[in-house]
Amino acid sequence: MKTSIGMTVTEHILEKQRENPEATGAFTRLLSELIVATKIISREVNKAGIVDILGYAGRQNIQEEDVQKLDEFSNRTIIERMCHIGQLCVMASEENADIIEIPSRYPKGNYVLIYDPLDGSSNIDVNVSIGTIFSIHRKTSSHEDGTLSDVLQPGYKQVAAGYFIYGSSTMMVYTTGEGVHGFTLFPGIGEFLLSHENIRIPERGRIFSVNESNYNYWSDGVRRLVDYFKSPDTKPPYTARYIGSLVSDFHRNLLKGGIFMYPADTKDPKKPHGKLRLMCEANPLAFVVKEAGGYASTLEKPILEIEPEELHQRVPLFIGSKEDVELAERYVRGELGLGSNL
Ligand code: AHM
Ligand code: MG
Repeated sequence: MKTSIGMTVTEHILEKQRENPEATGAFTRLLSELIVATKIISREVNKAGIVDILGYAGRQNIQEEDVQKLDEFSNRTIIERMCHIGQLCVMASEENADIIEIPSRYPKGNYVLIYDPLDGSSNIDVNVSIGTIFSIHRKTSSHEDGTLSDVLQPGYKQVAAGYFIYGSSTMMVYTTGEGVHGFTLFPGIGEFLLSHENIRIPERGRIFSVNESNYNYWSDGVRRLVDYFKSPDTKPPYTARYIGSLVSDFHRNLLKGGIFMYPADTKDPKKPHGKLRLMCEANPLAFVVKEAGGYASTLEKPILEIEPEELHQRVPLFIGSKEDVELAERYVRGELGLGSNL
């Protein structure tokens, strides 16, 4: 593939399409429209401090979490932009209890879009980076309209995944299974230009990212692991970084190396498997990290191999540099203890 720093994301996707003689352009059209939707979201996120769009929308989502106005705006924007393009058979969003059907007046296609419209939205009003995460599958059912079974596919079957991060600049990072590429939005021209070609995560990092206030609710194995990261005997030492915004924590570790963790905990009996969702958070980031040379695990099995059971299923997530995540698996299996220096 001929790529060069500065090429537009559309050209990048088209280059890929040209290399595949069977490509119909449907996938290119799908991603292009998603990019338009996220440019609209990016503009709105940037305005958040100066227009009265902050604050709770006054209700909770189906997982009993507060919904903010920008979440709703982002969700609506993606639904409205993506419904009519003719490439999707069904969608699923973190903000909707059920799958989102494509209205009968629009043509249907062979792809499934699963997304978190605005992850980390509790950070909006303190100006911390937030993001949109997406996962794309091919339809497997024989119906023209997609079904729940088209959505509930394991992560290894994703055909594309990635995220948009609304930070000091807006970036798109995506994979179609041929490496991970990052594009930065140049606001003056409104285009995402290639800025991070073929991203590789370091094999081993020095950053661990976790919400340590949950320490007393973790298993012994997870506590041992975090004790290892903090121990003065660990050489070279780790450092802690936790923003509390998954896309931002993941993006930093992707570029610098390290491990992000959201373990299972006993804090909330309604969420025994941790907080993060398999379909719209763990799976897409697991695909990205794998393509960058990293790894994602629940500590019992690779994220990408989980057979999903429900749309809003939550899973423990350990994701990042391959050696760090493998080390986490060994700690929790009891193969390593404090003092094992690797
Ligand atoms: P959200 O999708 O409702 O925004 O919640 C997910 C966010 C992630 O961005 C972040 O990693 C996590 O929640 C932080 O959780 P906690 O505040 O428990 O550390
Ligand atoms: Mg989220």
